[in-house]
Amino acid sequence: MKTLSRFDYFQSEMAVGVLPRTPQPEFPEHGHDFHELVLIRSGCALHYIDGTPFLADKGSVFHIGVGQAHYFDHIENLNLTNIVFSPERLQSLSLLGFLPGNRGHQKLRIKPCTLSECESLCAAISHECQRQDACSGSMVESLFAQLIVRWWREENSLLQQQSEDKTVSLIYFLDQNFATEIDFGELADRFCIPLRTLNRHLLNVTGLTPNNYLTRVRLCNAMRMLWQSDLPITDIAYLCGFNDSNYFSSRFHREIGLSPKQFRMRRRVNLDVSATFHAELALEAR
Ligand code: RM4
Ligand code: NI
Repeated sequence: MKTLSRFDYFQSEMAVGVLPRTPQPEFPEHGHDFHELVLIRSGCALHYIDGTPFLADKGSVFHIGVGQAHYFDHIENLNLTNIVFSPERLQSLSLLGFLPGNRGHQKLRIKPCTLSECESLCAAISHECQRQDACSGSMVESLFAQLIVRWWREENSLLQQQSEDKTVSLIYFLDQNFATEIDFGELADRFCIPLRTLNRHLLNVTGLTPNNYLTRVRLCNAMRMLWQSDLPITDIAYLCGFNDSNYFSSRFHREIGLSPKQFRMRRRVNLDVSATFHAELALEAR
């Protein structure tokens, strides 16, 4: 697997860089010798981080640390911005503990209004990187700090359930409760949102209709279980909220291009190959 180097992606001497991907093309699995924050602006894909799939939809933010591997699969009109940084080049490290991903959540979700604020901050960082005068480095760092604080505040207010934005709380609820039967009408009542507003807001926040969002969350979790456990496929279908395992298999096949069984076998084979490959490398390194 390739490790990307800061020399190929950063303006010289800068601690932070902004790399828009409009769209994000297919790109093989890789790591970096820098950190990468991925801000999904629109579209959708499966984002594999260290082999585990996450749904990458509008408003998701991921943090890929040094030594982690990632790539996108099943890309659908994916537009994102990578904010890359090298901690050793930052003048102040005090905000790094507030980065998304530091508290065990691999994925942060931000609201559309925060997303547009972040886009402006990214544009301002890019602009400063081009400018390259005596103060640009400090400006870039202070804009980067604002980005981190925005994300942290959003994560915090959602965790403490103080959020005004009921739709985002409802999305977190779906992420946790995908295994149960979901009736969007009931859920709308429970979160005190009119159903039509819920449909509109969910589409606005994630770029997906409620049913599509829920199905993708279920499939993502099914992929993890197929890969990480030996549970029978019918059990996995049930544990992921599909009450008909034939429907599960055909939907899985339609979205992922492989049957659940083929997916499980394919992962096993890939893992074996990469395990042998790494073992060989380790031997060679001795
Ligand atoms: C690629 C892709 C990768 C990123 C590099 C810099 O297009 O977005 O994730 O690490 O750019
Ligand atoms: Ni990357």
